[in-house]
Amino acid sequence: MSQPKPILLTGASGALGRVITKGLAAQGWTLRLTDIAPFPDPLPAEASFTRMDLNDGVAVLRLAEGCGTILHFGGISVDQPFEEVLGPNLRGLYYIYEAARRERARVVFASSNHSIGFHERSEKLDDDCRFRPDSYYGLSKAYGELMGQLYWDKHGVESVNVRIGSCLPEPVDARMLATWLSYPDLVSLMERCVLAEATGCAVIWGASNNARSFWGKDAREKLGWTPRDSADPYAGQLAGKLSGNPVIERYQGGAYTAREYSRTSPSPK
Ligand code: NAI
Ligand code: 15L
Repeated sequence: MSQPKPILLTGASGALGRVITKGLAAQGWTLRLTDIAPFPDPLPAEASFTRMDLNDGVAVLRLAEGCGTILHFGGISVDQPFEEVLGPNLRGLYYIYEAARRERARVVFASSNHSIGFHERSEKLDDDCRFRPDSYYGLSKAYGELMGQLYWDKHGVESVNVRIGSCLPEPVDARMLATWLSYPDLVSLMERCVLAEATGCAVIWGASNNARSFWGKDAREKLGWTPRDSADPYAGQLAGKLSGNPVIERYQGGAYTAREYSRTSPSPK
C-alpha cells in the first residue's frame, strides 16, 4: 500500500494546533505544521514546521504541495475588529481552498459556534440551520463554510466544517455545559476527518456528548465519529456560573453577542 499523504496543519502553534499535533503524531501521521508564530513544543519525529503568514498565497500553495488533507486551524480565533479578521480569515481561507483545489486535498475547517451565535439557547439546531454570526469573527467562519460549499459544488473539493463549541481542557462556566469539546474528542474527530472515505461538504457540531447541547443533527455518522467525553459531570459545580447579562445568557454565542451590542430592545423571536 502506498504511504498516506502528509497532513498540513495551519495554526499549529496555537492551543488546538498543539493538541492535534500531539494526538495525530502519536498515531504515526506525517505532519506538515505551519503558523505565523514559532512552534513552542519539541517537533514530533514525522513532523516539519514552516513559519508562514496565511496572507502569503504563494507560500500557502507551496506548502500544501503533495498534502492529502489540510486541517485549517490558523487565523484570528476570537472576536476582533474587521480589519484584523480580514487578512488571515478571509484572504487566507481563499488561499487554503485554492491549494486544496490544486492538490485535490480535503479541507477540515475550524469553524465556530460564533457563525450561528445569535440563535437562542432555547433552540436545538441542526447542521442546516441559518447562519446568525455574532461578530466579524463569526462572520468569517460563515464565509469559510460557504467557501467550502463553493469549492465542493464547483470543483468537487471535499470539506468538513467543524463548528467548534468551546475546546479547552475543562468547561469553566454554565454555557460550556452545552458547548464543551474535550481535547480527546477533538483529536478523534480530526482522525475521522482524515480517514473518512467520502465527506462531501459536511458540517459537524464540535462538541462532546453533552446532555445540555444546543445542537442536533450533523454528518458524524458519515464520518464515523462518536464523542466519548461529556461536560455533564461538571454540572454540579458550573450550573450556577452565569454572567448576569441577559444578552449573553439568551444567545448561544454568549459573550460575543453582547460585545458592542447597541439594540435598545431585544430582537423578535
Ligand atoms: P489560537 O489563537 O490559539 O490559534 C490560532 C493560531 O493561528 C495561532 O497560533 C496564531 O499564531 C495563528 N495565526 C494567526 N494569524 C495568522 C496568520 N496571519 N498566519 C498564520 N497563522 C496565524 O486558537 P485556538 O483556540 O487554537 O483555535 C484554533 C482554531 O479553532 C481557530 O481557527 C479558532 O477560530 C477555532 N475555534 C476554536 C475554538 C476553541 O474553543 N478553542 C472554538 C471555536 C473555533
Ligand atoms: C471560539 O470560537 C473561540 O475560538 C474560543 O476562544 C471560545 O471563545 C469559543 O469560541 C467559545 O465560544 O467558547
